[in-house]
Amino acid sequence: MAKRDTRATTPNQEERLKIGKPKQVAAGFAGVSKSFGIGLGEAGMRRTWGAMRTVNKFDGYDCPGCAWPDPDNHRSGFEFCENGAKAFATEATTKRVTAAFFAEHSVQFLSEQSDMWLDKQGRLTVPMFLRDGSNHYEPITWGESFRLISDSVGSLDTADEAVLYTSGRTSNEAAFLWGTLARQIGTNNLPDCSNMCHESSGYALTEVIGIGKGTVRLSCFEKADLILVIGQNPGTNHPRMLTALANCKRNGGSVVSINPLEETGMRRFKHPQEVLRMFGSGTKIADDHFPVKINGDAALLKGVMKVVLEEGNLNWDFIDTHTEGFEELKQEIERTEWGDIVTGSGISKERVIKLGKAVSNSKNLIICWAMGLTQHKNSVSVIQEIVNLLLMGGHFGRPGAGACPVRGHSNVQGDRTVGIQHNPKPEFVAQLEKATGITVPNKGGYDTVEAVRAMLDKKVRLFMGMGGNIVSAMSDTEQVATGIQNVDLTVQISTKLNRSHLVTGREALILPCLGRTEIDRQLSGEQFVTVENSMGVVHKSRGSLEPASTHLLSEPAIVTGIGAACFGSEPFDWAGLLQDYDSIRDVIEQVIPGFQDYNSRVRVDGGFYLPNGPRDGPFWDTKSGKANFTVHGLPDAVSQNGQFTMMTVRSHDQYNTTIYGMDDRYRGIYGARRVVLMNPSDMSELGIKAGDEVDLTSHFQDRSISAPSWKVVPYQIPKGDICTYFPEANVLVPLDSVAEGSNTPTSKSVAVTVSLP
Ligand SMILES: Nc1nc2c(c(=O)[nH]1)N[C@H]1C(S)=C(S)[C@@H](COP(=O)(O)OP(=O)(O)OC[C@H]3O[C@@H](n4cnc5c(=O)[nH]c(N)nc54)[C@H](O)[C@@H]3O)O[C@H]1N2
Ligand SMILES: Nc1nc2c(c(=O)[nH]1)N[C@H]1C(S)=C(S)[C@@H](COP(=O)(O)OP(=O)(O)OC[C@H]3O[C@@H](n4cnc5c(=O)[nH]c(N)nc54)[C@H](O)[C@@H]3O)O[C@H]1N2
Ligand SMILES: [Mo]
Repeated sequence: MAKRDTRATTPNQEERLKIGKPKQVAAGFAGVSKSFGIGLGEAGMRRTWGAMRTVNKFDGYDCPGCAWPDPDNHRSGFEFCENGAKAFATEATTKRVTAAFFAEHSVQFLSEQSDMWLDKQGRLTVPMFLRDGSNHYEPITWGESFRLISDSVGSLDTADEAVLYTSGRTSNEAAFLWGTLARQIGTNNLPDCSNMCHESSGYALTEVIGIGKGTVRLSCFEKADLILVIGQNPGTNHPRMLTALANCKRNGGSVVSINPLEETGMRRFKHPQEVLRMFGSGTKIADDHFPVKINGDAALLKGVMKVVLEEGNLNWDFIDTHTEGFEELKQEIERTEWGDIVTGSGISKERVIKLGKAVSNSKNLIICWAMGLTQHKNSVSVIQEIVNLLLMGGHFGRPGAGACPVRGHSNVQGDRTVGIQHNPKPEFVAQLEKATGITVPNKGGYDTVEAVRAMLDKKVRLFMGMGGNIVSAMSDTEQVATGIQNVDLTVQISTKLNRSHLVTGREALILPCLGRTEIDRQLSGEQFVTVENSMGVVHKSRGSLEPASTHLLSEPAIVTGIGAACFGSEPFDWAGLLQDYDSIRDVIEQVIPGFQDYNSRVRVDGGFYLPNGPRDGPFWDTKSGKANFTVHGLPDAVSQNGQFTMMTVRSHDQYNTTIYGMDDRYRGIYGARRVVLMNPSDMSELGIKAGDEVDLTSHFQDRSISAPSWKVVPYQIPKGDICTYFPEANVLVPLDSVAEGSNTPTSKSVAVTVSLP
């Protein structure tokens, strides 16, 4: 087989690094004009204007940009942001990847292009097949594709040789069918993007409060008197969240940012919706900023709890009625020394006391977090420290307070709710069997890391991806690439070309599907799908654009097509479900709690909230029937002497592995992605100047991985910490370096040495 280039980087990209100043103000006119610029360039003026008017409207499409919720009962004229507009434009692009494109370009050639180049080729239009030993994809019919998959399923020695991956844009309907397909094949091998994302949050919260989801509603942000934003860059990744933070401030509340970097959105923010009225310098979002060291949050939170204890402002009624384990936590906090808190967090005692007093005085506290907390070895325990802190003040079960893990992919939370779960609960298994007649395996399946290990061990013969780009998104790119090339058949259900179509199994299928923004027509007429946002609201999403190609099928059509080809209609009538998605929702309603009257309630403007014990009661679906305080020591340092701790983050011009452009405008970095952000005093100690190229080597257990040529950008980052972009830096994240409990790759905690070539 031709040798594929597996670098998830920018090989043919000429990088021209320009370093400017980080921006003081987020969004505003530059953001609006930038989003329209990209939209107009890719999707055309009329389509951009028309479609952007329907985003997040009650009868429009759900923005594929992120999982941040929309206001419950009103929608402003334009509920969109710069990066939502970019997400729209890459999907609605007028460019097309056709059969002729694949005839012209070999897989080898394509694999040598950058991620950005691949995405910019346009929408996939026809099913394509890569034969064993061939260097070119060729067109194939849908019927033949489904037959190839069913032959592959039929030839498996055990069902666990099949792996079905899911990315978080997939609708509830498609995800439910996808999970059901895996179970009819006979496996729970359902790794998903969540394993690399908020798995640590789900795992941590389920253990201590009995539900793996956040406990606030959007309206809580207006009532909170203090919001901590930890390990999150909302200006880039959840821009509409800035509106909610600004509303908190308008009502007299405070917002505090805890992050090694002072991200632009947290400085000042201009609401793009108010662009025409904008003359001032924007709303100042963060009242205070704590530049914690990478993974210094556990120490900082311990310090804050120490202050809260000393101040004595605890909610004793709540602690007595609703919790267990406070005494043990109290002893642990008292045992923790200030010296360790200050060294561990990188924040002075005086500053920790300031934060602690603010938290102690708060009557309505919300704590938000994202990838800055979930991708470390001790992520589960850090998130449980957040819960400890919230429980001390009784910040559950009332408006204006609670835990808020901010989800990434627009339906990643919904996918989990409807059964994308490698360790399904016994109740789910029983209900699914009852509703479908399928015998559901009750042993757990692979998560993402385990799936890669199984591929490396040649235990996987069929890999199918419902969206996403596992080759570039996963840690340890070279290991993933080796593993995936051990598979007999890889199948990607996708909208756009990416590296997972080029680094493949012995044979490979690309199955092109409709995107969110497009009209989905089935026998009973136009369909809508449903999604769940970060705050547990299930609502509908309906596209309005003509499909990118007449050959595209919807995700539900592809899954029911595969299901019917593999298993016919007994006991589960795959084909029968396709005519009207109401019938898929009827089955979901029978299986998943909280979905009663699904079809009627989801038709109400704004949809409906799923039940949530800690928010609605509070009720606690835990073993003890109470919320649990937990005791965790401080974590060990990530890096040894002479090593740096590296985090891998998103730039302003990317959506995960989809690279829109080469700039990171807010951070003042232009024209290059293969960069490493470093503290100026670390640079001078190593004799490095701005723009110099260095090699990076990661270290984990006995293994070292080197990656050459990263341009150094001086940046305000704590000493000893460095920062790179993903997916470029994923080659350096070792497969075995994972969070305890959740098994999430430690993409924000990599021990790295920096050397001049
Ligand atoms: N435009 C755009 N929007 C997106 C995405 C995208 O790629 N582009 N991706 C979507 C997805 S799937 C997700 S999960 C979310 C991700 O949203 P974020 O979590 O905001 O994404 P990251 O860029 O990974 O940023 C992590 C932040 O955590 C900080 N950080 C890193 N390590 C630590 C630490 O140890 N402690 C603390 N306190 N902070 C730390 C970093 O400085 C950075 O500001 O965004 C979603 N929305
Ligand atoms: N080092 C490092 N690695 C990380 C992270 C990190 O912070 N650092 N973040 C992790 C996180 S939070 C996540 S969520 C994962 C993301 O992992 P994935 O979800 O696997 O990756 P994406 O880049 O979001 O997937 C993009 C592809 O999805 C397809 N797609 C887009 N829309 C649709 C659709 O509507 N339907 C279908 N079927 N396909 C579609 C397109 O073909 C596109 O190329 O990456 C993780 N990897
Ligand atoms: Mo994510």
